[in-house]
Amino acid sequence: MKMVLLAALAVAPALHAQTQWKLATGYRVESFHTRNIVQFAQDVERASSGALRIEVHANNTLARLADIPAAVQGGKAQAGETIMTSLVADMPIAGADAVPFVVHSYADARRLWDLQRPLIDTHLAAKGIKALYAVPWPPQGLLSVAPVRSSADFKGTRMRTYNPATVRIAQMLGATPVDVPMVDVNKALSAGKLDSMITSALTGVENQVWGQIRQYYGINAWFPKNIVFVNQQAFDALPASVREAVVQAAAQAEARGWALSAAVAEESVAELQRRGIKVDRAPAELDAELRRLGERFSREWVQSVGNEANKIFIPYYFQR
Ligand code: PCA
Repeated sequence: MKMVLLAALAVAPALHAQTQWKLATGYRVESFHTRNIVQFAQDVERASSGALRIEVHANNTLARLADIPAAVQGGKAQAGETIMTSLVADMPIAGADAVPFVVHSYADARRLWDLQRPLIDTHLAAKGIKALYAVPWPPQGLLSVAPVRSSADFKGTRMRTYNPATVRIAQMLGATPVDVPMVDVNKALSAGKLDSMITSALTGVENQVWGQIRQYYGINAWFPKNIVFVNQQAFDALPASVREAVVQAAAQAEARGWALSAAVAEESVAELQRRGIKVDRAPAELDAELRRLGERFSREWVQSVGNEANKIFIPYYFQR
């Protein structure tokens, strides 16, 4: 008996050979996306009995948000998170996330993701990357320093952007797009560099925008998703049981993340209001103009993306 135990102990280190992964994200440690990732990492470590440790590098420290897919592809990080719309240069279909006024609820966002995922999986696979899970940001609203009544109020103003879709929208409104990473929004606002932005109320809260922003219009324009992914070779190098632990923890992280997102969506609008920001619907004229802008955006988008756009939008609209 004693002999058997000793033998078991002797092989134990080999069975528990520890793999370390670095996971890079461009968002802050306190962000709900990052907290969810940290929980995912802990779940993986526990489920794999310590065989896989995932070290989370937040806040653009290991790689900048937009460079994270390349960092994971190149092996600088084994895993990473970015906002899906930052992938559009190589995979236009990732932009389905930010076509205005297509997704009106978390349930819609879920349907969109279910349709989009197989395409994203295929594109990422071609880069040697495996998608693990995606979680949406709360709905995108319009935050503004001054009240706005119609699109004319945007002419010549500076609108903060974070992806190609927000750049195009700023252009359509006649505003100057100003690219500012999420973590620098407070600084840019305090420096007087921005007049408005389309983002979530949550991002407004995290950046304590109430010093400058006076208005929040709940236009519910889209629900962009963050996607967490891993280098396929790093994944394939894991023992089967650990791979299984990663996939299971990812499914749990996806479910938990969607619930967290919906919860913080409501809380953060209330918090903006408590901080003195006027929370409103878009005024009628602006609302109508934004709808037209959304339709034009959709047409341009479907034309530029081609067949893959139809693969998503036809079932999205016609097969409920
Ligand atoms: N916040 C991020 C992306 C979407 C959101 O709600 C940002 O503003 O950059």
